[in-house]
Amino acid sequence: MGLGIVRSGKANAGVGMHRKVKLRFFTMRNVNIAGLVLGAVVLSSCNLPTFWAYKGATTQGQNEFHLWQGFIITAIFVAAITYGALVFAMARFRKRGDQVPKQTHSNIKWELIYTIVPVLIVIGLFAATFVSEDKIDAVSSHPALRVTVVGFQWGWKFEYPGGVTVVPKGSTYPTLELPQGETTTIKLLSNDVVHGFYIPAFNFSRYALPGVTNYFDFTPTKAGEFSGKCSQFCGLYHAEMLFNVRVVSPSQFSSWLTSQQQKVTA
Ligand SMILES: [Cu+2]
Repeated sequence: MGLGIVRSGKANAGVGMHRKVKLRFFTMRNVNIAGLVLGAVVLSSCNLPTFWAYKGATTQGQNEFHLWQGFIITAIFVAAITYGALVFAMARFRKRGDQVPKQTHSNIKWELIYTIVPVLIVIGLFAATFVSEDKIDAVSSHPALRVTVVGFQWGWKFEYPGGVTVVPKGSTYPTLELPQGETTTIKLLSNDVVHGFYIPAFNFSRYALPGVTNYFDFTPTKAGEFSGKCSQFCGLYHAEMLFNVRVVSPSQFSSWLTSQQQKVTA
């Protein structure tokens, strides 16, 4: 009996007599079970499901992903307790006869519990969000690379040190080259209207706002090609505002940048 029901009163109580039912949630047995479940979740945290989210191909994106996992797991616990209590009450206290059940009101202990526990959950989620956002939005004072990204109607321009500029060419979308394992600070601008600089695999999107300069860091953890797009409807060819992200090793990156810089000076 999961909820540890303790009944008191005589077994042969007459019709109309009400049995006193006490719910003891905080028995040692229940505390042990809760501890085991919590321990199992913590120990298996590396193998938790993704819950339909990207794992994040940057350290910032992974932070976002872990926050998402925490929210979903909290929601699962809340749903299990809420629906469990609901189903238990429906089964345990279903109608058994025509007699009117004992009429009760207020239970200070349980009213305090179901007020304080949700407040603590909200405070916990708020604190986790605050800590994660702090890490995700942190901008390094000494990044390995600085790239300026400009959104315009309708495309993206990537500006690298040494006058290297990457822009869409005909039907080819521009590629944002980034070194793996190193921190790149992006300076995000807009030339005209509001655009959304969105890289799904990085779990990251930020507005490119006219007249506002946004800074953020990417520290890619995985080499590979990822797709990017504009996440804000910005006019007729908004759907054409696509770009690629290519994460390569630092040595590959520096040889690419050097070759591009040589083309600029040639
Ligand atoms: Cu746009």
